[in-house]
Amino acid sequence: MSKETKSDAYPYASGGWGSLKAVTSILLQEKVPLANSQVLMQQNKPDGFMCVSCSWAKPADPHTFEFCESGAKATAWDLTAKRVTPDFFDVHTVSELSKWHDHDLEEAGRLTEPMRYDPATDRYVPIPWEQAFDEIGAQLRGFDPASVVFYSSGRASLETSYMLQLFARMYGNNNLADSSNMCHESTSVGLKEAIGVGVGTVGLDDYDKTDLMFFFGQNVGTNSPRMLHHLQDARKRGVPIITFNPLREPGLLHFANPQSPADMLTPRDTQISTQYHQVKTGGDTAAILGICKLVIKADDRALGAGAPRVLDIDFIREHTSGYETFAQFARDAKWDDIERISGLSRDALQAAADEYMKASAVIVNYGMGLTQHRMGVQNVRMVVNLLLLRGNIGKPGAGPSPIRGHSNVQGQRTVGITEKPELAPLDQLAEQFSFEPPREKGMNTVEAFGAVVAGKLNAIVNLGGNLVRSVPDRYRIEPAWSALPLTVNVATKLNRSHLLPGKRSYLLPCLSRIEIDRQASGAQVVSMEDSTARFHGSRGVVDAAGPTIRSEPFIVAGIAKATLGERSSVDWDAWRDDYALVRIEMGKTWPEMFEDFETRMWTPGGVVRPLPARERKWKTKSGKAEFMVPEALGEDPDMPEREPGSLRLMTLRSDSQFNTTIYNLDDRFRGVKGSRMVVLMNPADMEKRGLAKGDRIGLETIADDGVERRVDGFSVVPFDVPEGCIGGYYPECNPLLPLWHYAKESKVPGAKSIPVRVAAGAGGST
Ligand SMILES: Nc1nc2c(c(=O)[nH]1)N[C@H]1C(S)=C(S)[C@@H](COP(=O)(O)OP(=O)(O)OC[C@H]3O[C@@H](n4cnc5c(=O)[nH]c(N)nc54)[C@H](O)[C@@H]3O)O[C@H]1N2
Ligand SMILES: Nc1nc2c(c(=O)[nH]1)N[C@H]1C(S)=C(S)[C@@H](COP(=O)(O)OP(=O)(O)OC[C@H]3O[C@@H](n4cnc5c(=O)[nH]c(N)nc54)[C@H](O)[C@@H]3O)O[C@H]1N2
Ligand SMILES: [Mo]
Repeated sequence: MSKETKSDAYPYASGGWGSLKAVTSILLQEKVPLANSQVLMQQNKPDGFMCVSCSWAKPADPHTFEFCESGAKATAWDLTAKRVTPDFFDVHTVSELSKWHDHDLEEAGRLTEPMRYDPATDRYVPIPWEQAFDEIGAQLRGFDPASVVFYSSGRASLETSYMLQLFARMYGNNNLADSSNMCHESTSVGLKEAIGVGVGTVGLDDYDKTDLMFFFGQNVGTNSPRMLHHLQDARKRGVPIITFNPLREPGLLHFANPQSPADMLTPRDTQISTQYHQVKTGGDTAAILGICKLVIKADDRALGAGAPRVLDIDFIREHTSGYETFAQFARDAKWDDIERISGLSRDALQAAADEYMKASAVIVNYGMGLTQHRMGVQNVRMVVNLLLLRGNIGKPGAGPSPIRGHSNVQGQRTVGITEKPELAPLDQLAEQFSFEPPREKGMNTVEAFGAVVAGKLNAIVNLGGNLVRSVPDRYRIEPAWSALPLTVNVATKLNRSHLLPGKRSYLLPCLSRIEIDRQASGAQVVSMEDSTARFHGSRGVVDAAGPTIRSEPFIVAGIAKATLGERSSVDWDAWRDDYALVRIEMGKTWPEMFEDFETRMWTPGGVVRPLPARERKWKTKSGKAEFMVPEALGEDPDMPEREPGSLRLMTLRSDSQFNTTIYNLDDRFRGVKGSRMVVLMNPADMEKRGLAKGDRIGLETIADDGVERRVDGFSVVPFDVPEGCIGGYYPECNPLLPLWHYAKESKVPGAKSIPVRVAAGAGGST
C-alpha cells in the first residue's frame, strides 16, 4: 500500500533554512569576494549566464533568485579565490597529490597555466599555449585516428561542441564519446525508437497545465532543485505527485522554499509526493506494467458495460502502433510476478492507476533510477507505453520529461557530439566544409574504456570530466589509463584523472562559463540547450580567474589547427576570435534550429527547438508512436537471484557533490554526516547479517568473470529502503561496477543495480 509521506531522516524540509546556510558556508569556504557573490543574481537570467550545474529549464520570468543551493555551490566552486599555479606543482609531486582526497584536489583551486607532465621530476610544468598545441597536434597526426577518442563531459557550449565534432570528423573518426553515454543515453535510444525524438517533449508551460505528475528514479531536491518552484506551484493547484523510488528520499517528500519568507517562517511545509512507492531497484518495468494492466482492465470493463472508454482510443488508433500486442501482454502478466519484481502490492499500484485514470494531462519525470540499469531502455519504453494509453504525449500539460544532468549535455548531442554517424548530418557537413567525414560508427564511453583496458587506444582528449572516477571498474581502468600514450585534459580544476598521467599528458586550464571571455573581436557569448529543449544565450559576468586561462573554443581551435593544418577548410583562428561565425555555420547545418540565432538566442525562456513529437508527428519506423512489449519484467540478467544474501547496490549522489566533484562529505537530506563511505541498508538486512549501525563492512561484486571487485571500509547506516536493495555513493563505489554491466541497447552502465554481497572479513578500517 502507498504510505503516508513523512520525513524523519532530515528534520527540515528540502530547501528551507538548511539550504540557505549551506549557500552561505560554501561562499565562505571558497573565499568568494562579496562583489562576486552578487553574481548569483545573474544566474539563469535571460541576459546573464546559464548555471554550470544542472540542465533544468530557465524561465522567461525568473525569480529574483533563480538559483538553488546546488547551483550556488557550483558557482562558488568556480569563483573560488584559490588557485593552482605552477608553484603548487613545485611543492607537490604527482605521486604525493595522488594520496590526496578527491575533495582536496579540486578544493586547491582553479588551474591557471597550461602544463605538461614531466616524468623525470614527477611534476606538471608550465608550457606556452602554442607549444602545447603544436606538440599535441604532432602526436595526434602520428596516430591512427581510429585509436583516438574525444570525450566531452556535458558542460561545454553549443559552439565548442560544434567545433569539437567537426574537428574529430576532419581528423578521421566518430569517436565522440560523452557523459550522456553514462547518463540519459537510454532515453536517447528509447524515446527515439518510440516517439521519433530522443529528448523529452514537455516545456515549462506544461508544468502549469498538468494535472498529475510521476517521478521515477529522480531525486529532485538534490539534483534539479530549481524544479521545486514548479512542483510547489503544482501542489498548490492540487496536482498529485506520485513517486517511485526505492529510498525514502527526504528531498522528494517535503519542500520549504528558502526564497519565500512565508514558507520560511511557518513550521508547515509543503508535501511534495502525495504517494510514495518504494519500488525495488530494477522493478520499474514491472511496476509500470502493473499500472498499465489496471488501466487496460478498467477500459475492458468500460467497453463491456458500454461506459465511456478509459483509454484515449482515438489517439491510440490514429497515432500509435502495437497497442493490441502490448495490451494482451499486460492482460496476461501475472500479479505474482509484478508484485515480486516491483516489490509493490497490487493495491499500491491500483492507487497510482486510479490517479492516472482521473487525470487528463500527465507528465512523467524520470532520471538515473530508470536509465542506469541493464533494462534501462526498456524502462524508458514502459514510460512511453503508460503515457500513450491516455494520449499523454503531444498535448498541453503532458509528456515524458527526462531530467538531464549536465547543463549542456542535451545540446552537445544536438550539435553533433555523437558516436552514431546516423545521428549527425554528415552529408551536410561534407558539403559545407568540403571534406569526406568518416561513416563508421565511433566508440561511446563504455566502448572507449573497453579499448583502453585492451591497450588499443593511443589517446584521449577530454573536454572536462574525470573519467577514472566516473567510469566503471576503476581498478582495471586506472593502470590502463596511465599506460595511454597521450592524454589531454581540458579542465577548470585538478582531479584524479590528471594524476594518472599517460606517457605524455597535458593539463589545459579553461574558463568557466561564468567568466568574461575576451577574444580579438571582443567579449564572447555562448549558448546551450536545457532539459526541455530550449536554447539560451549565456554571457560571462566576472573577470577570468587568471590571465593565461583560455576559453574552450580557443583550446579546441588551437588543437584542431595544429592537428589538421592544410587538411582543413576551416579558418580556426577566425572562429576562435569570433564565436558568432560558429553560430552562422550552425545555422547553415541546421537552419530549422539555428537560423538567425545571433538575435534569437536571447529570447527570454529560450528558443524552442522544433520537436515533431510535440505536434504528434512521429519520426519512427512505423510513422506512429510505438508501443513496446517488454522483453522481461525487469529482472536484471546479471543478478544472481538465487545466491543467498545477494544485494542490489544503487550508487547515488549526495547534495554535496556534482558528480565526481565533492563539495564536502555531508549528505544533509539523508542525514549522513562526515563520511561518504557508507552503505544505506534495510534494518532487516542488517539483522540477517548480524550488523549494527556503524559496523564496518566490505562489499564485493558477484560476477563470474574471474575479476575481484571489492571495496572495504564502509560503515552501515540503517535506512528506509526495500530489503535486498542497498545504497552507496558514486564515485566511491565505482570499483564495484563491472564495465560489461550496462544497458544492452544504450551501453549506459548499470550503476543502479550492481549485484553485490557483503564481503567476508573485517571490512577494513579506512
Ligand atoms: N547537486 C547535484 N546535482 C546534479 C548532479 C550532482 O551530482 N549533484 N549530477 C547531474 C547529473 S550529470 C545527472 S545525470 C543528474 C542525476 O540526477 P538523478 O537522476 O536524480 O540521479 P541519482 O542521484 O544518481 O539517482 C536518482 C534516484 O534514483 C533512485 N533509484 C535508484 N535505483 C532506482 C530504481 O531502480 N528505480 C527507481 N524508481 N528509482 C531508483 C535513487 O534512490 C535516487 O533517488 O543530476 C544532475 N544534477
Ligand atoms: N557509479 C556511478 N557512476 C556514474 C554515475 C552514477 O550515478 N553512478 N553517473 C554517471 C553520469 S550521469 C555522468 S553525467 C558521469 C559524469 O562524469 P564526468 O563527465 O567524468 O564528469 P564530472 O564529474 O562532471 O567532471 C568533473 C571535472 O570536470 C572539469 N570541469 C568542470 N567544469 C568544467 C568546464 O566548464 N569545462 C571543462 N573543460 N572542464 C570542466 C573539472 O576539472 C572537474 O574535475 O558519471 C557517470 N558515472
Ligand atoms: Mo549525468
